[in-house]
Amino acid sequence: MGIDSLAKIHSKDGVEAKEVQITDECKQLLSSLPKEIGWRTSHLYQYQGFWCQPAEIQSIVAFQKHFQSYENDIILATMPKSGTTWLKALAFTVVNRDRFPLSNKHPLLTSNPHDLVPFFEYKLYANNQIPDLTKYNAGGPRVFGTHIPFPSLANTAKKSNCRVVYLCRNPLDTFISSWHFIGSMSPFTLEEAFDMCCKGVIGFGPFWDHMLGYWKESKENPENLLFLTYECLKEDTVFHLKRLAKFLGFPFSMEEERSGVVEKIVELCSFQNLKEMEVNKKGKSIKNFENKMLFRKGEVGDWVNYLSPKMAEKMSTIMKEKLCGSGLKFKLLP
Ligand code: PAP
Repeated sequence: MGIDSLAKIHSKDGVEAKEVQITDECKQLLSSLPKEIGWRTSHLYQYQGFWCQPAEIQSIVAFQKHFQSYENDIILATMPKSGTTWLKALAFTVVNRDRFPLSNKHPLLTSNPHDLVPFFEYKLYANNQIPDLTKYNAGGPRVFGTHIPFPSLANTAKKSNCRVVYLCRNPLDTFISSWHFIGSMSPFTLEEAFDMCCKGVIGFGPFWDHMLGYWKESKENPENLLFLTYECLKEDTVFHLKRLAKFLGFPFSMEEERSGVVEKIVELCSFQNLKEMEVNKKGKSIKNFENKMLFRKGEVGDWVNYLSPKMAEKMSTIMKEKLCGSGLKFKLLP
């Protein structure tokens, strides 16, 4: 069995094989792709311009082949570690607030956001399966999460008029968040991993291409794609939650605004609140990772505690060059 026949996952104790089986068809595809040493799996492969793990590529191919989108579907897209869990909590709560009013029975009190809003690539289409989505989220729009870049979304999702929300985070904080999440499993030092990231080699990277794909679409089709940033959402969550609700087709009524529903949703989904919930202190909603690892600091600018000014300058220069002329800019500090 070849080195990537099983999706191999580096653990603290060395390399252990996990049970994701890679099909012969996918193995053939992998053998034709450029590859680099990975952080978490033995290799990352460049598929349709982005660096992914073998099991992710297999899922993406299945998703591209089989997903059928409806007009009222909602897709929440992010680079890993840029606030996916937060966005899932907010969007789920907003679109389901008739079905699940804010109460001590709210689903977020007993389920991690990743269980309420499944990923295409890690859950629905994982292990080459074709999910039955007919009964999925029967009471409202279907809400899905993904790290897949815009050009690689299934055609039906791009053409169906469904709504896509992209949450973007500055690359320095995103890198540091990833480093804490999987860095201890990686064969690299922080400096080596950072250098790879600057070359674009990080899960679903390059950062710039991932962001630009969604950014450009948000400019061309603003009614279908809402582009948010983690930093702006942190700065004024109430304001951006209202924008999100309106975009998704579930605007807050005057009465809801008056009675403080918006603030209550912000509070329910806040970092501190989610972090303290029992369901998020234990259990594993993403395979191989404990839920508590999804809630580390939740701040803007934590990178200053880990990256030298020279490292930060290097990434900033690259980002400026890559984003030049696009109008997309980042806030690196609060
Ligand atoms: P994922 O890609 O594995 O799903 P994702 O949720 O995108 O992870 O990102 C995790 C980051 O969001 C963590 O950032 P940090 O490492 O810099 O702390 C996590 O703390 C942060 N996060 C999680 N929930 C919230 C929240 N409710 N509000 C703000 N930040 C949050």
